[in-house]
Amino acid sequence: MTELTGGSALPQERRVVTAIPGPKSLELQARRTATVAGGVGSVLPVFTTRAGGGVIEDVDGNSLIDFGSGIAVTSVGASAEAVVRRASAQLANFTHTCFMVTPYEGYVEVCERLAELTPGDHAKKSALFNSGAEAVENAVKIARAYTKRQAVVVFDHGYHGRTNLTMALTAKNMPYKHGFGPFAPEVYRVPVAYGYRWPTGPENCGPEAAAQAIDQITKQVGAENVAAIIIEPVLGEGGFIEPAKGFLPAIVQFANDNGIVFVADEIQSGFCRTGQWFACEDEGVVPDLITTAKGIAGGMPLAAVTGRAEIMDSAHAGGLGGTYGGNPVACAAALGAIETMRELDLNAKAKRIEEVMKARLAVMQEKFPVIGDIRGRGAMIAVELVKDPETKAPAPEAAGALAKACHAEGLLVLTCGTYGNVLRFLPPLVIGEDLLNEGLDIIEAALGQL
Ligand code: PLZ
Repeated sequence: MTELTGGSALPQERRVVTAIPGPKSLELQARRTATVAGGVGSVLPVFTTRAGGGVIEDVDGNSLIDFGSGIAVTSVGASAEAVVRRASAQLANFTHTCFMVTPYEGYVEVCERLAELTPGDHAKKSALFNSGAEAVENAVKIARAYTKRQAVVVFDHGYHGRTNLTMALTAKNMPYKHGFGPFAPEVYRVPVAYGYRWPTGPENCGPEAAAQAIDQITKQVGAENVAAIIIEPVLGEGGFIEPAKGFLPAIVQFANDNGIVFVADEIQSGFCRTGQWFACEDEGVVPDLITTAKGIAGGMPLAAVTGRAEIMDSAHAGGLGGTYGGNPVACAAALGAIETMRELDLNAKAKRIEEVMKARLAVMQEKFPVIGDIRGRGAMIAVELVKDPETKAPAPEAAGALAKACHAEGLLVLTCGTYGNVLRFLPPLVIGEDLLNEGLDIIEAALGQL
């Protein structure tokens, strides 16, 4: 075991001292291959020793710039002082009682914070879980209990998790669903306002896509059968798609008019990631229920469903729960993460990251026509890569090659998108501007070599 002095002590610098992955990582990778199920992948098999701020240190002594945040989780960094302090103190006091057996204050406090921070000034309640998928599943349970209806409407390019119900809610077959069916029934998929690829152009996309979606719901499902409409206000795994303006408000209006519970899945986009506490605030959307996870607890597993008190209370007593839901250490970490977001004004930091990234990516787009689209908000930014800006034919090979080239230089980036052709950037919101620019230099050089 390496002696660990804490990720917060890490020098905020990129340092590449071996090939990436280096020899020690390769050794560990061989052990991993022998014993870890092949179905569990890794974007970049460098084995981590410490992480903090904007960097990840590996067993070979390399220090990578982190443009991934463990898939939009470590927004406050992977070893934020307040998270470590509060979680360590809680760990020493007690690790677990099960909130359903004997409760503790941390859980209540997290629910209080969620009521304050989520959109809308109505009475709100929350229930806590372990993972994003679990939160989405529970949002469906709650919406069904409240409406006494069964159908759930989701969107093209949507991602909601890997459990059986959330696989059904997720759009993309490979790798999430392939061979894992049959899937849960009463799930219906409708178009989303994907401006870049909308046939009549991005200006018309919002209202046209909303009309199509609503038409399909009314004609194919029947509004009176729909318990919930679930959407990511910025679609994550599907390609960092921001639904074109007007789309979300039209869908919310339709839900309100028809007694349908509108659920915003803010698991990836929430907690300052897009420069606001929640991405749906951008168009003044107030969801009935909101699912959160990832950024909420600075890296500890915690998730929540928050929403209108009367909807949240519609599940019978004992109907919601789970052994570990709202674990006290995870709750302490969440309180530390939220404290950090407030103290460091991470919404402002996310907006600054957007400014820096978009300005530099726009310059790159002028030089490299492979960049078809630049989009996203805050520190949730992506480029969609195409073979030809006219036909917009997706270029997944380019995304793969660019990611590989960045990794070799010590910059961790991720890809996403239904067509696998989106390179996405999700730095910790606490990353230094020098590291941010160094990362962008590496991306620019990689584009030049493509
Ligand atoms: N809803 C919007 O982004 C998780 C998935 C990575 P869990 N996204 C990362 C992968 O390949 O498994 C996600 C999300 C949105 C739900 C989820 C599910 O959250 O905590 O992974 O269950």
